[in-house]
Amino acid sequence: MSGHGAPTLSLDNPEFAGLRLAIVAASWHTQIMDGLLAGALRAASDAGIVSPTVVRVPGSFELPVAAGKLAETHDAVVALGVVIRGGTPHFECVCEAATMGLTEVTVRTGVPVGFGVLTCDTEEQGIDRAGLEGSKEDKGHEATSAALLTAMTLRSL
Ligand code: DLZ
Repeated sequence: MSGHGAPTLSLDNPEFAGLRLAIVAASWHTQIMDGLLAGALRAASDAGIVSPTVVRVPGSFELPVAAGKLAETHDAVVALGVVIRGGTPHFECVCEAATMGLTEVTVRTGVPVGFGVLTCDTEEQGIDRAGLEGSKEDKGHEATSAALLTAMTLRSL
């Protein structure tokens, strides 16, 4: 199971409400993406963030360029996407481009980018991680919480 060992991330601090959060979400695999986006918005709400910026891009390949632009004006960015091996002939290319691109953005800008890109063998695995009814994990919420907590940590350094 992919989430084994994950920490509990608490957003129970009124200071989170002052962070400028952007969510960038790809559009492939609608049902899973809807779950990830709902989880990200729930995390924003849990943190007291009323109006996060939400931007949609076509696919996971486009996440880094949008995340880079959003990092210019936000304290934390979360990137959401779904890539499924069975449905994607160039699975490795899209996964690597998204992963390396988002890593480059966060390191270059110093703005935390939550990694909410699911890379799955099957659609069922994605559904299980998407925070939908019956899912075992809620990766949209988790990635957003991680970005916000990291932004708060950076403020204190
Ligand atoms: C082309 C493509 C394929 C085959 N599969 C996926 C996928 O499973 N998940 C995803 O987010 N995007 C996919 N894409 C689209 C690419 O990310 C990108 O949008 C296009 O190659 C256009 O640049």
